Amino acid sequence: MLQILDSTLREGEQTPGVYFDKHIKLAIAKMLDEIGVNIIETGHPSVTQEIHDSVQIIAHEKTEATIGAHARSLKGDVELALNCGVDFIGIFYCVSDDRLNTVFKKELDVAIAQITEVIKFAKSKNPNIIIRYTPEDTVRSEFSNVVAASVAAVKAGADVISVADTTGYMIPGTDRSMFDYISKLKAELNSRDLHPKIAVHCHNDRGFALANAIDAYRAGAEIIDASVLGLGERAGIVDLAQLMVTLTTDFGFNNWKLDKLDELYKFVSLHSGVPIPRNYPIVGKHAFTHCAGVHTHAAAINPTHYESLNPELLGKERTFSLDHMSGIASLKYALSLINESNLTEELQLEVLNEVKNIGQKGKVVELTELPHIVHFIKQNYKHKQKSK
Ligand code: HCA
Ligand code: CU
Repeated sequence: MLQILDSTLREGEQTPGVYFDKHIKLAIAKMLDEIGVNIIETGHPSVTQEIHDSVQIIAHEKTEATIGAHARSLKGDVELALNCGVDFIGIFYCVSDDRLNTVFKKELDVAIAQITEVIKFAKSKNPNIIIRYTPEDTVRSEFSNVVAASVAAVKAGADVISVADTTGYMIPGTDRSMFDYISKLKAELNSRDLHPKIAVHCHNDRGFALANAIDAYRAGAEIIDASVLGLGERAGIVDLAQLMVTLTTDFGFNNWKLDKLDELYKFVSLHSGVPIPRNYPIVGKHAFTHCAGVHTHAAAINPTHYESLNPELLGKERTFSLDHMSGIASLKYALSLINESNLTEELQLEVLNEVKNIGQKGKVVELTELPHIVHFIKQNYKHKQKSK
């Protein structure tokens, strides 16, 4: 069974300049829980007292979701996380030769001993705690190191091994395919009769985060990390709404309340200060707006001519924008929305002309402005008739 892990409160807060107040973190966690996110990664308690306190508060809140915390492979970090009362701890430690030699200055076996000791420590303190071990920068590390560390971690009690594409390095369909990587790692573990859940954490540096995550799912990953607006280090990670919608429309899932996503995104955008681009999939202002005359004409007959996603899935409506690209079909549709369907053809053309003039200045005519244009054109027409 696939689970979605949301990391807006952990990875998302690693976006430069983003900080969520404690009560905002709690509110975001509640919204994620309501939408049906399976695991909520709430933060890294050893970073600040504030983060520690919010992790603790969220862990004690009644939620359907499993509540998780992040920790380095250190007993102190794990102890703090355990004391917060979380159900899940994600422990990370990079085992690439390069990182071991130049940063940690440790041999692989020493690093693995540290990782296993910390996992055993966590399990001894709380046998029910779910432990995820992430060999950070998994996909660029020596595969044999990743296998050795993962095997040892699972034997020490880790329930989940996460494959992290920490730098957004993978490209679908090439020799850097996430599908191939997950398949290979699973085969290695299964051949040793080890069957941890495989998670995947994809960064978006090349814009392939979602594609790689879907690849991982197709190869058998059971947990996918995401965040609201894809927030995270640098270009961030997989976008939560895009992931949920794709899994729903194309992979047969029906687990999440997609009509609550809009509200969550507006809330996170407001409190992170990260604007939602107008053309952003699913939640962008124009995600379901048709513009060019040819498009609106066909879409007004049957929306699927120019839509592969139905806005109703998100509790939204399609719109037709009115600007210099508009044709009579968009205008007629817009007129019907403001109860002006009876306008004569002559006046309709005059209104369309005015809309196009405004559009040429780089403006979109909103539905709230359209009645004023119609009113003006009607009055103008009357005057012209009188003076004839
Ligand atoms: C980090 C890096 C991380 C860890 C992922 C994980 C990554 O910020 O600590 O612990 O599963 O991208 O590798 O986010
Ligand atoms: Cu990350």
